[in-house]
Amino acid sequence: MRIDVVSLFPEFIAQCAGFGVVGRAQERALLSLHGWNPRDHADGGYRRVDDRPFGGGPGMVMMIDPRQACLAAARAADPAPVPVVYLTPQGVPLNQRKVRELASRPRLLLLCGRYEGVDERLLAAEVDEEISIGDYVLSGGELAAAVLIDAVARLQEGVLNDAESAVQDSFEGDGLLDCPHYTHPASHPLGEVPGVLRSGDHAAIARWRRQQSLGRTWLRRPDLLDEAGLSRADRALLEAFCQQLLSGTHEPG
Ligand code: 9WO
Repeated sequence: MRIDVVSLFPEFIAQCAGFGVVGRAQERALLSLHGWNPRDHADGGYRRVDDRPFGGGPGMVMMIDPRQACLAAARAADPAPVPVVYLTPQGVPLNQRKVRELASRPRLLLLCGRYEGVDERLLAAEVDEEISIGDYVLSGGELAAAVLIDAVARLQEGVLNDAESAVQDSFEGDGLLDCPHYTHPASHPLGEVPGVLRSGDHAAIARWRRQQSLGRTWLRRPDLLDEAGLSRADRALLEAFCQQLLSGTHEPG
């Protein structure tokens, strides 16, 4: 996958994407990242990329022309058609389903704003999708772009190793929250590891984990359950989870 990023701080994105799983994706040539700086497409000695807002008020607005030139250059760098994504709190909230959809494309072109935003005419003419990573304001779109890049990079075929992929298959696919995890020692002043995980009964362990995922999702993010499409077996597991909670006989964790 090829991802182009239009940003006043392209080095920031390169830094963020240089480590861990995303860094590995680049080393394996499963992901190529390219930064484009509007400053390089700005005219005049001052290389101006922003100006005061019409109508008055504080702050600056990013001008059309340097951004448009940047987008054109990025588009022309590869023949595959590319959707332009603007990272903004006004966008559609990002979720794992959207991440999977974006990850399946050959290219993405991410547009990062700074200051008070980008001239609305550029957004109207050039942007295909506006995406938000959450209901808060950052000082620019770069961190949001880095989040999106991380999420789509790890889904590229061959990026995760087998162990990582197995975790992904069992939890990520169905929109439920993750179950609790434990490691050695089995006994610790902070508590015991649930017995089922030490039983060696793989079917019982899978059932317990599924039940914990369902129960946590129900307790913490019931909105996700509506979309999860639970099976009859899932409903029975969740029912039992609720019963255990009410009777106070559930295991710690
Ligand atoms: C700044 C500002 C200052 C005074 C009054 C209103 C204001 N709005 C903004 C603002 O939204 N600035 C944005 C900074 C302009 C576009 C890029 N910026 C940004 C993107 N901040 N946060 C995001 C973002 C992107 C995706 N998901 C969550 C947040």
